Amino acid sequence: METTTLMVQGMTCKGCVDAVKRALEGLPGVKAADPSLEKGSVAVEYDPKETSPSNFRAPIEAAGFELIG
Ligand SMILES: [Cu+2]
Repeated sequence: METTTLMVQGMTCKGCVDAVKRALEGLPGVKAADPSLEKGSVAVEYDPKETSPSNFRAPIEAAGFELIG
């Protein structure tokens, strides 16, 4: 497993946190996603054999948020 931290723009409440978490945890190869409202970031634990961070942008944007950087 590997962990990466991504900066997410647009999370304003617990509902947003849950939406980002659900969007990422629904992906194959993602074991856990832990968004931080305070930091505006999400830590993602994933299996690098099954997925890579390049696959994380589309579901986050589909949920209504933006990845920064
Ligand atoms: Cu919200």
